[in-house]
Amino acid sequence: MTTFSSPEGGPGLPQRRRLVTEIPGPASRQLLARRESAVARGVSNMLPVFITAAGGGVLVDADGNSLIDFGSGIAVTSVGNSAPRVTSRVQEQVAQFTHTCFMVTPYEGYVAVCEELARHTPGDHEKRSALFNSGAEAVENAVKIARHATGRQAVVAFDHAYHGRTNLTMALTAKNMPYKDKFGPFAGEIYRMPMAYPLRWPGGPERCAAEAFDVVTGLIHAQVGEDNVAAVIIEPIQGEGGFVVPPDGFLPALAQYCRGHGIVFIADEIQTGFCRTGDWFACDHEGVVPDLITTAKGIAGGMPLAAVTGRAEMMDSVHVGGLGGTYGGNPVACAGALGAMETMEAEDLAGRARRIGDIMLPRLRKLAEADPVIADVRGRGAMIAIELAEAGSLEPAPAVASQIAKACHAAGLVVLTCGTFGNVLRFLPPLVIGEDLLEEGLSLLEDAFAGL
Ligand code: PLZ
Repeated sequence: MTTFSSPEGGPGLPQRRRLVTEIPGPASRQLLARRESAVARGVSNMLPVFITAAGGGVLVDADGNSLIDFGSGIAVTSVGNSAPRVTSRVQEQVAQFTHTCFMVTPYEGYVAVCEELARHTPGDHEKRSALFNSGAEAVENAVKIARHATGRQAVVAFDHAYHGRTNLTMALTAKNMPYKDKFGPFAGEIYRMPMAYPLRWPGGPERCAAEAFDVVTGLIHAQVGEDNVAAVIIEPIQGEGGFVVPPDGFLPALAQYCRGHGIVFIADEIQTGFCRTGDWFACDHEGVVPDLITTAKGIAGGMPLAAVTGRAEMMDSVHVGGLGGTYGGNPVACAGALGAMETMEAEDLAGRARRIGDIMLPRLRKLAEADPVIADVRGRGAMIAIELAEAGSLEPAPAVASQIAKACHAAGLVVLTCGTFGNVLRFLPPLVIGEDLLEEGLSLLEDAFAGL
């Protein structure tokens, strides 16, 4: 077991699971009661333990419980919580100045983050970036840029897609509950296409890539018209929608189709980006080069930052002053991003992600062989999921997914669910998690299935 002596958060935390109360314990329950009379009900909690410190592969709560983290705050703390290079750069920056607004008086950190984005994102063409605060804001801006660059309006998105909770991104997001219900009317000129979802493709997984491509391009032709389409936006591995991995060949064909029709191909890598899937970006897996790429989450080790990076001529088609926002590319968030990207490179976190996948996938496949409720094991690197369905069918089993998640939480393992049908358990450990904790987490998951 890896142990450290520091009592603070960050990687100095003892890297072990330790339960000293029930989950949630009395201190968390007291905070939860305060929360209930002060915080809006619409903002939910997956697991109501209140965190006081976190680092490496653990979260420590107000009762002193130490939980194994298979969530990374939804794929954000890939470099670990309070990672040393992030905290030192953030501390330095926060003591220098906290804000000027880049649109008023610029500073180097913003430029340096854009340089790093140009270096790490797919393709060696000339690139430009613009920085924002959240993933949804990045997606909004990618659509604005694509519309401006093409003079077209239609945007094509997919079944099971998730792109955010603002008005335009709600329209792009597929799932009604909880994201869209009664929040309409939604933005127009959004067209939804079937997703290449191997497990659920009617013709079966082998035919999924070719058939899905034909269906999508046929529908675009018949219902929208290629010349009206500004952009096709897709998550190279879908996140909230269920960690749906399109079959090999689908994304390259789609990117090529877009190129042929003057359509901007936007890869939403907000969840998949920054080494999560075992490459710097999920598009790298098949050598796909998107015209625009949206990033957030893992970019800044937990500081709120997002970006749109893309072909220089497309990005710069927008008039001066057409993009921006008060806080976009805040200097403290930029310092965090420089620390996070430096960590990814110095510690080969893409390699760590591949190693995590190599450990997780065989154990989960073995579990699936033993338990017919597991219909699929999928994902890449440290973005892994299991989809649950009634034995011998594809009928989603969301109740089983939430039962397993609850059992894991009670045992001190933070797992998340996802999927259009709520029947997917997803695993997103910090890329710096110790292998002993990773193995222990998998054992707890196996125990949860054994206890069904
Ligand atoms: N695009 C691919 O995964 C955020 C959402 C959590 P924001 N996913 C987590 C929730 O329930 O709100 C996400 C994503 C992809 C866009 C977004 C949106 O990013 O930073 O949450 O706005």
